[in-house]
Amino acid sequence: MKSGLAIGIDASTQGVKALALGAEGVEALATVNFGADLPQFGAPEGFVPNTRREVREADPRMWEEGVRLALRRLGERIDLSRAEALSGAAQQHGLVCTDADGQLVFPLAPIWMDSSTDEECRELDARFGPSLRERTGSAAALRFTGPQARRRAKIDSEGWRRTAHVHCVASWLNTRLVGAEAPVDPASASGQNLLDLSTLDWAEDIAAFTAPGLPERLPSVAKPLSVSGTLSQGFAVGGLRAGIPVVVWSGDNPDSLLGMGGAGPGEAIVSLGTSDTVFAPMDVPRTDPSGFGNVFCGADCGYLALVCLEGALERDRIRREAGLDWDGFGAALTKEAPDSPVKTFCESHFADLRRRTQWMLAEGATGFSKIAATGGGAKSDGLLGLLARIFEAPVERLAATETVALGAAMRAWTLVSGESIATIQARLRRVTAVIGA
Ligand code: XUL
Repeated sequence: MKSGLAIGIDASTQGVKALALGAEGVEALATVNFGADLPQFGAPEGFVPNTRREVREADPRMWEEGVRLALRRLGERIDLSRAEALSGAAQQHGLVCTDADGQLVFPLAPIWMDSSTDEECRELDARFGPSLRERTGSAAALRFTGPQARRRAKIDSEGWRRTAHVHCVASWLNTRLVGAEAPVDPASASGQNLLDLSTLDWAEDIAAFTAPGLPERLPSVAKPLSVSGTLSQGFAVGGLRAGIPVVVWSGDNPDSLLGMGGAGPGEAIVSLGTSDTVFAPMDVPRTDPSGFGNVFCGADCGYLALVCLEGALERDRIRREAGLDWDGFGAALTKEAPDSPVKTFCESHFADLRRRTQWMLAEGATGFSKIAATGGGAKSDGLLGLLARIFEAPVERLAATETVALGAAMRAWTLVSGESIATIQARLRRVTAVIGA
C-alpha cells in the first residue's frame, strides 16, 4: 500500500506549481503558466501590462484558477486521494481587499513588483523613522502590503470603506482554499511593514497610522506550521479529498529556504536566478541599518535575513554580447582568466552583494562560513568559483529544484508523518559539488 502524500503549492508571479511529497521524496510535479494556460486574465508575465511602469497589478482570480488547474494536472500524474495535508507559498506581499461577503472589492491587486507607493513609504518613514525597520524588520518598502493599503485607502476611500478584510497574496489564497477567513503566518505577515517582530503580532499603532481602520481588517497571525482550516469542496479537484487539513500558507522566499534544506548559523544560501538573492537564518532579528535588506520571520521558526539584487539579467546580456556559451562564460571567470568585461562585471556584482549582506553576520564575524548555491546560475562552476573567492567561503551546489513548492510540501508533511522539518531536510538535502574558496 502506498503511503500518504503532502501537497505543496508554489503560487509565484508567473505561474503555479503543485508538488506531491511522499515518504521517499518528491513523487510528482505539475506546472501552470499564466500567460500560456490562463490567457483570459491578460497577464502574460503575471501582471496586467500597464504603460505606467510603477503599476503592476493582477486579477487575484487568476491565482485561484492557477492553483485549481495545477492541482488538476497533478491529479493526472498521481493518485491524489492519497493526499493527507496541503500547504502553499505565494509570492510575498501584495494587497487583496475583500468585503464582508469575501468578494473582491477591487478587480486588480497590486503585487510585489508594484512601485507606486513612493509617497506612502515616505510618509511612513517620516512618521516612524528607524523604529519602523527595527520593529517590523524593514524600512518602508514600496512592494509591501502596508504601504499598498495606505495608497488604496487614499485613492479610493469608498472602496476602502467597503473593505472588511485585508490580505496579502498568501493569506488570500489560503482563505479561498479553506473557504473561510484564514490567518496569515508570521513569515507573510512580516512582509507588510505591519508586524512587530518581537511579539509576532500586528503593531497596532503602525497599522492604525497606515490606513484608517486597518487593524480591524487584518487577519489573525497564526503560529507557523499550524492548521488554518480544511480543504473546501471548491478545491477538491484532481482526486483531492475535501476536508484534508490545510497548513497555514507562507511566502515563497521563506519556503524556498526550507526547501533548500535550510542553513546553519553563520551560513547563507545564494539563489542565482532572475535576481540574485542571499538568505541567511537569524536567531534574533538584526535589521539592515542601510534600509536595503529585509528581515522576515521564517516559515517554520526563527528569522530570515534577505537581500535581493538585480543583476542576473545584466550578467546574461554581457555574456551574450561577449559571444560566450555557459562553458566559455565559466572559463572567463576563473582566477587565471584575463580581465574582461564579463569578469569585471561579475566580480563587482558579487562584491556589491557581499557588501550589502555584511549586516546579516553575527558580531565579530567577517564573512559567512559556508554558502549553498541554487538557481539557474549555480550550474556554472566558474560563477560559483567566483562567488567562493569574493565571499571567501566554500560554496556547495544543491541538487534541489522547485524549492518553494517543496518547502510548502515539507510543512504539510510534518502533519502527515509527525517528522520535524530538520529531519525531512536532512533526508532530502543533496549536495552535488563543493567549490573551494
Ligand atoms: C521578496 C519579494 C520577491 C517575491 C517574489 O521580498 O518581493 O522575492 O516574493 O515572488
